[in-house]
Amino acid sequence: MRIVVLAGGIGGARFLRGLLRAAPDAEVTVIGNTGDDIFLFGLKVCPDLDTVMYTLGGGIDEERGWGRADESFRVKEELAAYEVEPSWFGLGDRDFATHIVRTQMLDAGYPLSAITEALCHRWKPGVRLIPMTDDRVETHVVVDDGEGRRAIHFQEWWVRLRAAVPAESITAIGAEDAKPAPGVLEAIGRADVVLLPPSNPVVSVGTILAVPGIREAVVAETVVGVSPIIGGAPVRGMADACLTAIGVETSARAVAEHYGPGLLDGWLVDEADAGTAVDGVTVRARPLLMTDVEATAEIARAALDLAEELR
Ligand code: GDP
Ligand code: FO1
Ligand code: CA
Repeated sequence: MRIVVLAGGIGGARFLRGLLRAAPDAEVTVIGNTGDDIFLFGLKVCPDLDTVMYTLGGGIDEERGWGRADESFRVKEELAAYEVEPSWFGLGDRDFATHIVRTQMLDAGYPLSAITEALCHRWKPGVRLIPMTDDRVETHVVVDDGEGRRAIHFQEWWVRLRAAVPAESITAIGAEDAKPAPGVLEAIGRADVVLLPPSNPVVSVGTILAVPGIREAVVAETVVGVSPIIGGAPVRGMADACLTAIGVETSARAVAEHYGPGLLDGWLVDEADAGTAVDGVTVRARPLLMTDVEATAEIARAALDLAEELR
């Protein structure tokens, strides 16, 4: 079976771990969000690609959900001693090596998709991981926090401000002019099912779908999504702040309606949201907390079963 997953960071990566347990023989292609990417200290950092790669490759810090296990922050301390900004983003020493390799290859002219493949040669995530695009896309957020109204990088809003300052708008800069990376449309076109894991509907899945051509390709397939919103709140993180910024209520129903009935065929909601109805979409209630790999595999099985029924 061929499965395509449109994934953000932590939620996407954890779901994928369960999916690989549920369908060990499937050919899984992951289209990764790159709107969270940021240049720091001259280095290209791709948080969502790295989170998927490290999680599936056994290198993730399980507690934090991002960055490397057994990490130290000596370089960060030294940068702080030089009073070099930004000081609010935690790049670890082991993680730095990934960004150095990636930036060196970018400077040598390799596209991000080829670089990601090269990095995965080490991590062997068990999926084919492709960035949504090789073009530069960066999510920016317009805020007004007393220092005046301005656009800041998504990471500054998310990590430094903890999304506590309301976002007036959220825009994936460059998305409109971006092309899907090589292999993206082909993988979607060959898929038996496209899964939307419990990833951020705005800045992860929404950004991937904003790359021209991807939404159209996905709409043509059988699509089943897993709600990242349970009982009217995100399970972790501040996805509610992103939804509010685009005028969507924080509920499993509103997220499904936002994707549009033309996109989703099936939608898994948590048992806390049983009774949720979405026009044109088959909704099923299941326990959706990814407490461990086996519980997550059960969620993935439910998504695949629903896709099988709807195909
Ligand atoms: P990020 O890039 O690290 O923010 O990760 P993603 O974009 O992949 O997704 C984060 C989303 O996953 C958040 O909106 C969470 O609410 C959701 N999430 C995290 N853990 C769980 C879980 O156990 N179950 C469900 N259903 N959603 C979860
Ligand atoms: N998230 C944080 O909340 N604080 C950090 O200092 C931080 C550093 C970091 C470094 C590398 C990486 O791949 C991810 C990192 N993240 C950090 C997570 C990440 O930036 C965000 O959770 C996502 O981009 C939001 O989806
Ligand atoms: Ca992300």
